Amino acid sequence: MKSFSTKVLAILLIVPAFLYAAETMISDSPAGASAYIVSPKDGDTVGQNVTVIFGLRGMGVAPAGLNKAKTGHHHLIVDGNHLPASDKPMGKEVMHFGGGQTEKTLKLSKGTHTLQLMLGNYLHIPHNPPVMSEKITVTVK
Ligand SMILES: [Cu+2]
Repeated sequence: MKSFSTKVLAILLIVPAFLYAAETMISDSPAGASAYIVSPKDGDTVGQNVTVIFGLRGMGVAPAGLNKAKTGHHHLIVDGNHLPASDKPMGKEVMHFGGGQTEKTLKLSKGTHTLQLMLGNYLHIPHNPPVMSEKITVTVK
């Protein structure tokens, strides 16, 4: 009987701890926080080397790995067809700026491209609610 109750106790302790850990991997974003692309502007015609400047309102930029409230690091989605999953770390479908960078010079092919920012927390997971920019379209000549 002792080993049974020990197992039950272990499960009672471990399961909530696990659920708690999963829940806290997602960081809350403050009301009104938003990301935006400072440059280029939606509809701009740009050269093949285009510097994308990232903007963030209501939160701060922190490097990946640093768990600090109301912060995150930028992710850039180039020509994305869908948004990253909201409950797990973003992968190679986005460009990560885990050093806390706020701009990136891209070399794009000629034609139209879309750009969108998505903030991620210290584990690269989108915030709740997600902090992202409008998706803009640029024409590369
Ligand atoms: Cu990341």
